[in-house]
Amino acid sequence: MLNAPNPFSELLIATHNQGKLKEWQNLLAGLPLTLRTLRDYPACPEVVESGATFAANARIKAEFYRDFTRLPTLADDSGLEVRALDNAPGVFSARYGDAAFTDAERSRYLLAQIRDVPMHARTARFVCVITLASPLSNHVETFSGVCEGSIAMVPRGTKGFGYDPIFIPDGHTQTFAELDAEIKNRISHRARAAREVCAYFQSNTLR
Ligand code: ITT
Repeated sequence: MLNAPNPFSELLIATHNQGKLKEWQNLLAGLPLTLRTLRDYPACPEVVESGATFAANARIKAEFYRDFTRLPTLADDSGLEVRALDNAPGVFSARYGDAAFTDAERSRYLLAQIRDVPMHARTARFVCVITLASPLSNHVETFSGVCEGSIAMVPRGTKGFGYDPIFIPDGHTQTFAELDAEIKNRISHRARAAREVCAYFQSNTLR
């Protein structure tokens, strides 16, 4: 339950990524807010993610979709940082290699870039930055989460989305695409950021 009085009963989850959306719907299921999605706004144009950082892009998305819908809006910008690639693909994770790649092609492309890197040097991390934008003001709140791990030698598993088949979170031997969604939703970058969002709603009023 919300402790602080909250003027809103709805929250827009502003993503076109269906994998992310499914996770958000699980992660925020405990909030007493009706979750809206961009499917509820078919005429809404798509924003250009022109920022140089996860935080800049999360804010661009949250404010753009908040302005269109006039709803309190949550947007995340997330991605994979691979140390052997100087933290690429980072903010370019969704378009790495070729914007037209499927998720599977993009993972294979990344694996090819680090073909000769041994397992001990394949460290990586998923990063998620969230912006919450209020329709009542220009005020935004920012939250973040990180999940450390490493890049598998070959893709494994069919669950999840994006780079999940090649990411092994620390403390596990299976990739995110092999682990149950329940486990990913406990330890992922998005899960960690979501816990901050839920804590925020417990004790704050979005104005
Ligand atoms: P929206 O901007 O509409 O939310 P997007 O897919 O373009 O969708 P981003 O710009 O934040 O989102 O790109 C994030 C990319 O990083 C995403 O497309 C995946 O390739 C990857 N990614 C992020 N979180 C991931 C996760 O939990 N599992 C696997 N890949 C993930």
